[in-house]
Amino acid sequence: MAERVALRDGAWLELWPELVPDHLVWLARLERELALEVERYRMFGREVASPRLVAWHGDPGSGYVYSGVFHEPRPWTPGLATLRDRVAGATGLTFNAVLCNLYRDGDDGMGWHRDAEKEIGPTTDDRWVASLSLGAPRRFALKHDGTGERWQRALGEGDLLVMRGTTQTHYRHALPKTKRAVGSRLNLTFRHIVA
Ligand SMILES: O=C(O)CCC(=O)C(=O)O
Repeated sequence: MAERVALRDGAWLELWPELVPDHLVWLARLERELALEVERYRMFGREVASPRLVAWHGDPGSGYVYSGVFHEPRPWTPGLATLRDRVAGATGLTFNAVLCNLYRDGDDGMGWHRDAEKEIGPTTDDRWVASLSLGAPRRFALKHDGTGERWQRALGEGDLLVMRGTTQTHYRHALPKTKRAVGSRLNLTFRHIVA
């Protein structure tokens, strides 16, 4: 492991900066390979469109509900399967699904949330979520529920961040929008879904 960051309450992070150095080649390839689309979901009784493009892929049976919508995964594409194996090889972890988010520019982002659906595992004490970022670096932030303490870092250009332990229980995370001119960034969060 390249770097370990201890957080509170049984949570920790693992980082592999630039795990995928040829990230721009991968970004172009996956933009062609994936059916990335705006997602529509209900928030406070209103239908809203996601400020990013989304695709969900994985093994059969690795679907689950998020943003109030059941997501049945599409099959692994060759490119996603190769990157999954690269991430699994570096981390020693296993993954059966991936959520892909394309942030086209600084107007795209993701608000504070946690990935703590009951299907995300393998256990509640260690829900591992491996986040691979291709393309332009963007600020990623984590906030502790009790203290409000933050950890943040620019992630892009092939960086891998793995959220481990109880990160999803005691912290929220976000990808804030930015007024800066930024290029597109594709984030892949590899997950271990328990049926
Ligand atoms: O794009 C990112 O770095 C964050 C993605 C994320 O929060 C998620 O998939 O749950």
